[in-house]
Amino acid sequence: MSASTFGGIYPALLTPLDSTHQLRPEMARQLMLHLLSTGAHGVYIAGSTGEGMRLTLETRKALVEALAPALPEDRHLIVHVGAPDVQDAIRLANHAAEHGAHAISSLPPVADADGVRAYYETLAKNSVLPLILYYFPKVSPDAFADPQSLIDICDLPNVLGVKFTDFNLYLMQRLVRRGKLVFNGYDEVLAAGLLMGAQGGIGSTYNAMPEIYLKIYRAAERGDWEEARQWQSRANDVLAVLLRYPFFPALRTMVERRGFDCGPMMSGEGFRSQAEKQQLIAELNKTLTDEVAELIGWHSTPAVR
Ligand code: MN9
Repeated sequence: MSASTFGGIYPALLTPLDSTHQLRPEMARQLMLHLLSTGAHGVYIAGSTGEGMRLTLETRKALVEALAPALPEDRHLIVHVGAPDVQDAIRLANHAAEHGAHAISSLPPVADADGVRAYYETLAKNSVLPLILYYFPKVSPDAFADPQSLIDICDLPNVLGVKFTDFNLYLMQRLVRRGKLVFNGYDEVLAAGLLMGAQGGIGSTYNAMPEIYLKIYRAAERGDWEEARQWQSRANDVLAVLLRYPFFPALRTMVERRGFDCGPMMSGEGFRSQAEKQQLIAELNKTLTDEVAELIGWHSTPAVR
């Protein structure tokens, strides 16, 4: 797979769990197929949004086995395999390859610059699938303290590109300039990331409103930056509300509203009260214009799942 074949909009898939934190494979499949039916180009699974690093290796493998067989031919599956022990990451990478995934990705380990480079070098060398680095300074502030180290690691063999979750779009553009596949990681700036040359986006709120991010992506493809800017503004009106609440419980509430109950989080994160959840829904009802509410199926009665 080359950089050019990987572009597009990739929801960072939520991982549906039951009350005992066991994977709900059928719900995961239905959520993926729903998102792909809106036009998403693929899914990115078991990353930050999917809480992959909190799941057991067995559950992470079960997630791949639940989704890969249901993936349409023309879509891509990117599997986050990051793990403290690079040998576990390699095991997950080989499993992903055996089950038809198209690429792997990994957050950096908690290590100094040499340790980070060694981790990625070992993983890339031992993975059949191409590797997409996961640059996320908010969760791994020390991993690439010197941005040049990120650029250098991108030049390693079998490193396809970067999932770039930062607001430093100058650094993002430097990676694009070197011909690397770059996915915009902060949903708040997808339009700007595409303008800087990112070939697509991976994001958590793409689970709830993929239609909006596809509007941005398609407008950018046409070079209609005013249209892209307007849809980005609509997305950010929703993000501004979500970010005032416990973010992932708020996101899960939006996804639940579309008929996909993803259950509890491994982190235990939740609303402070039922009233807070109701307040979120009331705020979203006020914030969503009729056009956006219609587009993202906010008022439609979800199919029973
Ligand atoms: O967490 C990103 N998520 C992923 C950072 O990379 C999976 C974004 O999608 C944020 O969740 C989003 C809200 O800040 O931009």
